[in-house]
Amino acid sequence: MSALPDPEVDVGFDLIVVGAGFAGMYMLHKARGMGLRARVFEAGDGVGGTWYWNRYPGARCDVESMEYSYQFSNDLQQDWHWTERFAPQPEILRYANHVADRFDLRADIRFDTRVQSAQFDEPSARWTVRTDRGDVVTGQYLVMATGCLSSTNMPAFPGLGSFKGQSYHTGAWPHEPVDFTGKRVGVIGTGSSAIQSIPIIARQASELVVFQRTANYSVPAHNAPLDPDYEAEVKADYPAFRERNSQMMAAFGSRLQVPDRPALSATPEEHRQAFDKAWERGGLGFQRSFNDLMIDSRANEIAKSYVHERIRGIVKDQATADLLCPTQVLGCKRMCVDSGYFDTFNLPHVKLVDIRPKGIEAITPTGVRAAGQDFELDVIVYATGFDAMTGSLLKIDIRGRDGVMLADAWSAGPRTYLGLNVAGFPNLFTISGPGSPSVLTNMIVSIEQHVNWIGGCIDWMRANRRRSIEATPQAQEEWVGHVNAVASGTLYPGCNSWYLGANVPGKTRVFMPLLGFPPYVERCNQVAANGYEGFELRA
Ligand code: NA7
Repeated sequence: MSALPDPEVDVGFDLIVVGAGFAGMYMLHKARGMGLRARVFEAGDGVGGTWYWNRYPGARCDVESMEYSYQFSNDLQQDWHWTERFAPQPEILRYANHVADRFDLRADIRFDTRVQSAQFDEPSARWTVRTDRGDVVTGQYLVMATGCLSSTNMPAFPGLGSFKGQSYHTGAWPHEPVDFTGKRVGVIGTGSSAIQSIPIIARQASELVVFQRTANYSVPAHNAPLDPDYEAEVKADYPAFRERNSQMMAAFGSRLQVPDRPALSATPEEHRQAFDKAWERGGLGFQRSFNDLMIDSRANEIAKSYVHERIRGIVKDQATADLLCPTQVLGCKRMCVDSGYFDTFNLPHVKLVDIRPKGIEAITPTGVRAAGQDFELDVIVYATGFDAMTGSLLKIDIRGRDGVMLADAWSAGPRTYLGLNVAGFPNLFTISGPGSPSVLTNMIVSIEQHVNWIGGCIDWMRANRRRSIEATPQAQEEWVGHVNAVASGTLYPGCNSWYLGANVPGKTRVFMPLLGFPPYVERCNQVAANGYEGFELRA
């Protein structure tokens, strides 16, 4: 690896971007195309964001590969070839690197550099950004492209750190493959990262103990090599395919032709047919089998019972099967997409431990104490998730107008206007910020929509000779109310999910993402068309 460059002192940037995942990379490309001078800071030594950090075995996107990619360059989307229906992490990381090379992005990214603080200076209307490597730079705009699932959640288990074996967090996995052969492995957590990695770890480990606090819903991926006919069909008219997806509530999955009807008006036979079809097809489309699953708890119960039946049909030991059947509302924690997760519990060396109600009692020098028992382990895998959506933003000392800290402005939970800006923080943009559809959509689509909107906004400001833009407190309050009202009309807020921040002790509970991509885009476009209504613009 080449030596790190000397710290930079530069007061001449138009734009400073934090993070070189898919959001930061496209923001940089966009800025360059607009003739802006941009600097990107990235904590990792490469691009890719979440796909750079989450290298755990089995890591894979739950949105299909033909959809989980950039659309800003038709040549790019035509040239790139995905090999599987759901792309695995190494391939997505190769794609991110390809984009960085193709558009020569690395020249403006400083890697291995973590932003520590960002301060708004009112007289100059500029942000000063400082990093852990001594860089001090200023820019008119600050774009936080820090990702929604980038700050790992490591619970403060008693004895954490005392363990003498190997420890890994799925969200900060080493670059070298980890060999579990012949090892006694414990996995803490049963979210998506655990559900993807457990079947693979089980193939190597001599013993695998899974510590479960909450059982999770998972549907099979039925992953397979990408069908060349399907690829050709999509590429024959990629823009139209993208357009159809942009009309979907979650900005993906338009090719799934599902009848738009409620479960409550269907017969048990029709339920079975629809769910069987969705289960056999695989993927997150299961949740769209009927249009009332996330609105009416009776409809949700029907889907829930079906999944229970499936789990009980796969897992031979009925006590284990019972434990694996989730009790919360289906879909209120993000559903998982797996390859052989439930089957793994039929293996004789795999054990499921219910850690309720006391949780993990301690990490000990030799393993894990839970459910009143000591488990001797060689490796502990923490699959305990993320401080989602706000974690990475709040780790940086961000100070807006009058030196107000973002952490203080958000002490009662995140508040934004459109998920793009925060009142009191002029010229700060949050890509896929709380209050925007973000994690409830195909992230790359949402990222591109945000970057395009920010680009359009900066263009407009230059053309109209404005130096600063900032949400009005009133527009922000109304927006926060809107996001809550939309969520409260559904079953989403009904369980302890990371959408609510409920997985992190002490985090204020606020339903952070906004449901519904198409109406959101319409609103963003309307705001722009009306001269950035809801924002205060200063000359
Ligand atoms: P998740 O989905 O947040 O899962 C984390 C898991 O870790 C979940 O089963 C948690 O149980 C468990 N957990 C968290 N804290 C604890 C403590 N203190 N004790 C025991 N168990 C704990 O994270 P993932 O990385 O799997 O997936 C995140 C997203 O990435 C996923 O939704 C996809 O969008 C991709 P809990 O449910 O809180 O009881």
